[in-house]
Amino acid sequence: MKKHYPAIAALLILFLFPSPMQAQKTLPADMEIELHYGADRLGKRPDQAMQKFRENRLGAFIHWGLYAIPGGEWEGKVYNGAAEWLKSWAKVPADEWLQLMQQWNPEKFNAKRWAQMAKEMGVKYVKITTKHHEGFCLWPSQFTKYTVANTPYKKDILGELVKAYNDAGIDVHFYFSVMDWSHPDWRYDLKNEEDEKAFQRFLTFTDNQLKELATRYPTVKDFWFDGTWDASIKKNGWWTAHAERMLKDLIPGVTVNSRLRADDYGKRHFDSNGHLMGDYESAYERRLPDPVKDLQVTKWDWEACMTIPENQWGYHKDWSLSYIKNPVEVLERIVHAVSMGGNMVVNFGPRPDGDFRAEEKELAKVIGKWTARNGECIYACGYAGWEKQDWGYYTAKGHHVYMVVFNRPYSGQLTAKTPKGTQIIKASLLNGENIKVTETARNEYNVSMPKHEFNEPFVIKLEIKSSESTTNKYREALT
Ligand code: H76
Repeated sequence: MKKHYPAIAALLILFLFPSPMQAQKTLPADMEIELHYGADRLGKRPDQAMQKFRENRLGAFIHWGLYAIPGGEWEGKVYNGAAEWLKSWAKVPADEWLQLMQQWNPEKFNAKRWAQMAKEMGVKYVKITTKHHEGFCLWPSQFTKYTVANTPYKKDILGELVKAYNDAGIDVHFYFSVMDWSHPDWRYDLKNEEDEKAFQRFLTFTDNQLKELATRYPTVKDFWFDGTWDASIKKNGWWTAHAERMLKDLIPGVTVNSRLRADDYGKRHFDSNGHLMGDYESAYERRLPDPVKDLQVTKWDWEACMTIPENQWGYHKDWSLSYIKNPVEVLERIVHAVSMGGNMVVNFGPRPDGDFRAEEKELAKVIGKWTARNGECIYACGYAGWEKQDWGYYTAKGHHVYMVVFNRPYSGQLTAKTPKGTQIIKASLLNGENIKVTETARNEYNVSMPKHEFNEPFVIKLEIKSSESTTNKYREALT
């Protein structure tokens, strides 16, 4: 048995000294416990590859696997749970599920067209499901028979996508589910020696697949792990640290999400000392960080991901079963994420024939039209540190702060409050048109609404200046 006393002591300390403003509690340095598989770095990674990851800001997710074929329906019954989990909802045995491989023949698949669509949408990277929980591989893996190579289609889908996206200047990230329903050695928990042995074999198999992916597709920029929440993984925190290291040794600069990681005590994402493991926090799935509780998000990198319906990642044939977000709602989440210093990834679930559903094509097009005109407030932008206002979101880059307006005020005036020592010296639309700014109080401004009506969210670009010089024009209230 491992000793858990240090972890218990740490928990007690956290209990005795709660700090409600912080999502993650860190201990004073001299109270930290020793970990072999905890965070290997504090704070953000400063290197160029991480910088690129961060500056990309907007990505697309692709969930594509055998689950696209039934599209949420099994033996005449339509399940409204996530389509890529259908095997689980309908309790389909693995061998029966994997028979779907015989129907995998996406005749309309055209990697170049997919890359064109991503480019037009304005995404700078695409995260592709190399293997989801079902175990079916989009590349011809040597380590399992459940791959594209053994389908009527035969061809290496992943290889074609990597090339097409890269040719279009788009980074490719690999989604990889560690949990694998097709593998006899996968375990949810380890209850006896037999389980332990099977699971060690499973981890070796997983290492082999990861090495295979890293060597076959060396331009991959990121591994995004999923299916890592079970007790079996938590009891093998060493392996998660090892997998991260192994990939980083194989691909210089590669980034890895926090979801992979568990420490010596099975603590996930953040280690027992409260430090983020991996390169960026990846728990923001179908939600954004709480701007108050998770205020520390500006201290580490993070990436959120979202679905267009409520919770469908893989192709589901009936989208009428849940609410479908409109393009402005999607845009708002993208800008909101950037305004809090994070990335946003919008999910697509291609059809079994290799084409995208009409709603997704339309959404990509609308977002693309907007990013083509307004992308300046997204790419390479981050948290401005200004008090949020009701009209929308601030993003910042260098000496510029962008006001991204989602709600029009009846007053015709947009309020802006600057931090102490910061002045607004100029405001304009992205097309250069000047916008009137009036100082209304100390560090408070009215930014006038543009003269012509916009029928979509619009951006006002502010030029700012740091100045400590104070005017005696305003008096503080005596209270
Ligand atoms: C639960 C779960 C998985 N994580 C999301 C990113 C989807 O892949 C979903 O199936």
